[in-house]
Amino acid sequence: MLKPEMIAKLNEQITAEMYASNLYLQMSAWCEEQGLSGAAAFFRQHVPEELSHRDKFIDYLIECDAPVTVGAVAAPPTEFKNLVDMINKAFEHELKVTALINAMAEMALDFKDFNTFNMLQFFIAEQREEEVLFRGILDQVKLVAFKGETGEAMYLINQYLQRLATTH
Ligand code: OFO
Repeated sequence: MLKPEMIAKLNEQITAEMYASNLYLQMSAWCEEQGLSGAAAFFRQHVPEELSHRDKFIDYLIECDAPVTVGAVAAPPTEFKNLVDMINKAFEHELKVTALINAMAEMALDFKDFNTFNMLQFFIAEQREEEVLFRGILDQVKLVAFKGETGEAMYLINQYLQRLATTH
């Protein structure tokens, strides 16, 4: 039996994953508006991935015979200063998700809830991957940063994200 506090956190995470999905959808749409189709493809690819995370939490609650509550999802930001600002925000968002997952893992351990702790291992590994991915993108961005927010710099970053979208 899952503890009520654990059920509440798992349900909150369903909303958090839907927010992440909407955030990347909005980011992708913003990139399209700027003509950054490579970056748009990269962010669009993250949309179903976040929904698959949502589903993992839902499926786990169902398996545990615990109630599923789909909460309201806040609207993501629609304005970004530029592509670099947007990538920074995506990275910061992933760090927030990591903190949420770690807090859940800590709670699971406190409750000696080893099943939930075990289920969360997927997300602990996933968050490490996401952080490595976004940190890698930011490193590439820094390489072209000397060009400033010029069309050339954006072009290079866009191409880099296009390659990631097709190989990831
Ligand atoms: Fe981006 O990993 Fe889920 O939230």
